[in-house]
Amino acid sequence: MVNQPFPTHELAVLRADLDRFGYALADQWLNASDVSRVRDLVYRESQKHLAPPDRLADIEDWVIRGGDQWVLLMPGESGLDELVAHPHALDLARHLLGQRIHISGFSAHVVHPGNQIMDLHTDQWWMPRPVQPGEPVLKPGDVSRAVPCFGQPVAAAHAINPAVVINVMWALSDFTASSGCTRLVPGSHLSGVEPDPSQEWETIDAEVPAGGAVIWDARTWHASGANTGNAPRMGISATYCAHQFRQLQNHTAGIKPEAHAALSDEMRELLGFRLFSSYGATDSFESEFARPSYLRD
Ligand SMILES: O=C(O)CCC(=O)C(=O)O
Repeated sequence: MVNQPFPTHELAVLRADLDRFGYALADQWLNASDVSRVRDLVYRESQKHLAPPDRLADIEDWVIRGGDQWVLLMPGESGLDELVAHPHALDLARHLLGQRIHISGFSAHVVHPGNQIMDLHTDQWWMPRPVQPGEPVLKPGDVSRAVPCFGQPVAAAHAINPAVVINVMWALSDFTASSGCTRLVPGSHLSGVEPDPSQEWETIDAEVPAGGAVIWDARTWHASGANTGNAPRMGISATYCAHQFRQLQNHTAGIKPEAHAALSDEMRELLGFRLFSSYGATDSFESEFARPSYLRD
């Protein structure tokens, strides 16, 4: 029996791999001409913020950290809605999270040659932790990266949280072990704990060709790898969260009026404008969608 996912375009296999391994590999969601158009766009954006190549690995900020560069994209404005609202991506997101979801983050991730290796992590480390009655509680308002919950990447014997976030990482260049592809620990999504970065963990390289995608349950231990080649590894990360959670990027505050006016109802919901049982209201608890300040009566 196979013990890791392999690239496929079969949605049923992708869903099953996500459930079983905590991640799945899609092989050809974008054709070659779309890949090259999107990659050119990301490349141009990434060049605007680039530091000298000999210093990339030393830089410690959120735009370029140790050679990992993040370029924030705005759904509805970036010209890349075909990716963030791609039917297969939304299908897998809803398979894992349920019907009502928001786009949490949307950004290009460029892994430059000679980058510092990223620590393994999960993408929902901030979830309140399940406890047995009488057990000490880490109060939700006290959760921070400084209070980790380390353990082994094996299925827990006690209750764990469900996935509330999913990441769809579009490969715009070939993702290979030497280009710094995503590395993951199969099955770690069922552990309910985080990886201790001071320890070595066995990972699988998620190798997919340009035009494919690596899709992971936010509980799965993962990180990008070391780019030992001579060209940047280019990806776009689209993350989705269930509708009661805070989004990584504040699309509702950031989107420009003209882009907001052109959004379909589906995109307005995905961006977080749709109220969830009154939550997210601006001027009325009754309205279906929140109105930005410039549209309020
Ligand atoms: O770019 C990658 O391969 C992994 C990125 C990552 O770790 C993340 O988005 O949380």
